[in-house]
Amino acid sequence: MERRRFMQLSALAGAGFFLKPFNGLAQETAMNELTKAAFGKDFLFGTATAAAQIEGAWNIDGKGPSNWDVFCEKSRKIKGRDTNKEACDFYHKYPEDIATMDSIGFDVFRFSTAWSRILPYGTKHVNQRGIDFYDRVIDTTLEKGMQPWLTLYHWDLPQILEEKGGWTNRDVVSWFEEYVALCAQRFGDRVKNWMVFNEPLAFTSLGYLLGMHAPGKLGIKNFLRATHHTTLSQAAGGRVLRELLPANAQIGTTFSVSAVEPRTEKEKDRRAARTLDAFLNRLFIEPALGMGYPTEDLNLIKNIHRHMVPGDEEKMIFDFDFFGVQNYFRTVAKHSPFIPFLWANFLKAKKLVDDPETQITEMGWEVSPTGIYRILKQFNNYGKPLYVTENGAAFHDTLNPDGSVHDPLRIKFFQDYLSNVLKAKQEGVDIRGYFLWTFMDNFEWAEGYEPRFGIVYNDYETQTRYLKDSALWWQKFLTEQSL
Ligand code: GCO
Repeated sequence: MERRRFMQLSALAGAGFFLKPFNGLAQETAMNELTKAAFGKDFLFGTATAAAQIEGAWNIDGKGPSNWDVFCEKSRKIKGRDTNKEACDFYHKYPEDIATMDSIGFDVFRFSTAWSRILPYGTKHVNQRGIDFYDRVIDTTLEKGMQPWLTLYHWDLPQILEEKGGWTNRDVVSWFEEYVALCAQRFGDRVKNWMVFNEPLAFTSLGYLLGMHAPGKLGIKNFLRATHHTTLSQAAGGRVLRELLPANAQIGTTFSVSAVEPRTEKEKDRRAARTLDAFLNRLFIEPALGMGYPTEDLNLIKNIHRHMVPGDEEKMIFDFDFFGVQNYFRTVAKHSPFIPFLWANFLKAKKLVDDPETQITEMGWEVSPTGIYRILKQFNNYGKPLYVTENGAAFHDTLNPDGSVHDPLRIKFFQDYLSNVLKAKQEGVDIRGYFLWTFMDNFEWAEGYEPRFGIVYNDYETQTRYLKDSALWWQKFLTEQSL
């Protein structure tokens, strides 16, 4: 519990508001102890995945090619020239994988559906075998007593739609509505929790501004168009779900988030921090809430209105039931005279590390457990229930001859981040669940297969899974055995 609130409570106790003698210190220790029970009985723990990262079976049973299938093949931008064609072969191994999730003790399995598996041509022609696959995944999850949480779009667009401009083409809004409606009609009888997008900033900026992800496009115009059409689709997708799903369905969407702080107290660094905060944290959530785009703090998007038509401000709004926040690291902002659009610069994690104890992950990200606490507090101000829909770390893992994988850094990562989630919750943040990233090592986009984020080790040669020590830690944590 936060020290100040604790002091206030102690003061109340002193004034006689508590009938029993108040053992403040003991209570403080108990509340801060990292146990499943400390989160409360309704708090959900889960594990998150994405179709393009785990399924493989890229051209099986009628699936059409996605922009990622093609990007892997053609772009030369994926480390090691890896492709996601086989990935973890979850398409065939899902019964074993879902059984393992259950045996670890998770309440929730968060996964995404691949648009091009369901609608190989993007629209119209429905691939029943694709629907059947997700029916099996959903039914297996439910049979195990877990809740399926479905993300409709985790970055894999049907290639045929990408060739028409993808997210830069305004028609994408109606293409997306058709896909969302189909999913709602086919899966809405069993799936209660829905997320429209996974991290819209990531696929619009990496895919259409910086060219690092599919479809590999560059330029501010592409980015502004993609951003606006994604914002319209975010709300449009929400409305389609609301219309078609049963009244008790929960409709959310997820964002990548990062606590931003200025490098120094100088005004120009503080301005850089405001800019980065608008870019990283506010760009997609605020239009949905009716606050419009954060153009005042983000010069980069000053021309976005050129891609808007009258009535769009209204169409960007949707009353989501919850927001998913996905956090890995904090961000330090420094004024940069060289980036005219942003006037701000991310500092490479390594440059931040004055303290030799600070961990840097295989992704080059700084481990910053207090960052998740700060960003949860910031997002709580938007007044909606929150779920951590992703949080985790890639560290170098070695598979031992006996099948064990010792990953103490990952265990420590989870303990420290979870403690900060708990602290935020105890201080009143409306946080209702935590889904770790990720169940098993998988295709990490442009980084290929090298970074391993899983709590389950995957041997890609044989597609054999091995529980890492972190999976065993989670199992104990979730079943309340002593750790
Ligand atoms: C993300 C993605 C995941 C990544 C993870 C690690 O939302 O960024 O959902 O697909 O694999 O974040 O980089």
